[in-house]
Amino acid sequence: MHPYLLLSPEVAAARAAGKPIVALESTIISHGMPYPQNVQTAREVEQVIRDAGAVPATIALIKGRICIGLSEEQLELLGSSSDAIKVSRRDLPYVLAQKKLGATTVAATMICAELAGIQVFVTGGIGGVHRGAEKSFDISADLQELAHTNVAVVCAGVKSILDIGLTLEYLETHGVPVVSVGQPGFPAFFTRESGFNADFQIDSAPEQASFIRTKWELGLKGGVVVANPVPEEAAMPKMEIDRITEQALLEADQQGVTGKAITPFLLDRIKQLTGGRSLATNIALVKHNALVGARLAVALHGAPV
Ligand code: PSU
Ligand code: MN
Repeated sequence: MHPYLLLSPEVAAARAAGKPIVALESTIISHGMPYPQNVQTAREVEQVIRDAGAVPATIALIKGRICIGLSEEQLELLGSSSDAIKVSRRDLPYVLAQKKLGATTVAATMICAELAGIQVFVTGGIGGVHRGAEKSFDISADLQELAHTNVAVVCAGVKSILDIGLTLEYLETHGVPVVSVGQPGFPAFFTRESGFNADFQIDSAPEQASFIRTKWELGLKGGVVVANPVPEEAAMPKMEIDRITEQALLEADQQGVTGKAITPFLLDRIKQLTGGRSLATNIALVKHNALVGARLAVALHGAPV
């Protein structure tokens, strides 16, 4: 076992018993949702995974260790503390060496999951190519991580705060397959359609598992995006979310928000501008992703189809 890893008792027992494990990120808790709904949601998402026959492992950096699976107290600390640092690939050594409190992004969670031998990771939305990236060069490190690190990431697509078309182009260039679940369209987080199709629609967990296993058996390194649309009844009206997204982007530009601060800024403004309704959508889609991810982890664990 890697010396930086610290497994919770639940995750350690699951490992010893050879049970399927699903990784969960923590930036969504610290920077993606307000307290106390963030902690409540994190607990409920973990329970969805348990109910589906897998074991949840929420990942965060605490006191110089990569914690795989968090206690109630650790979840509470992460959700309520204002000084949790958003940690992507480049921030990992700093936060661990300085023994600071770190919330892992998709990129950092993938790195930690791979170190812990976890193949499936569930989140809400992944980072991507920002609008105007041809000038700002702002492309999330999540995409490079998907290119290199062998973890399947279940998400509800990417938000339209990003340039979705360019994000898909980038993934194609780096050989990252984008699989959709239940529909051909690649979802746009708050809404079920982005106007772009995924590369492959694969609906059942055993077939998704067989696809992913085949990729890795071929020695093709890197992740797979499993894009699962928000349930119909929880989706937001497209016109409303488009208008609000434009406003949030304009404000970010006017206020000169850049770098790692931009994604949390936009998420927070969208939440405020929808009067909190986007939060309900966010919670519903993460839970739905947890179910799909748990089934995938169970299938990957079982006999090949
Ligand atoms: N997109 C969302 N919700 C999120 C994030 C992105 O819809 O919570 C978070 C994730 O942790 C993701 C990170 O990995 O933001 C990407 O940040 P950046 O764009 O700075 O790489
Ligand atoms: Mn960025």
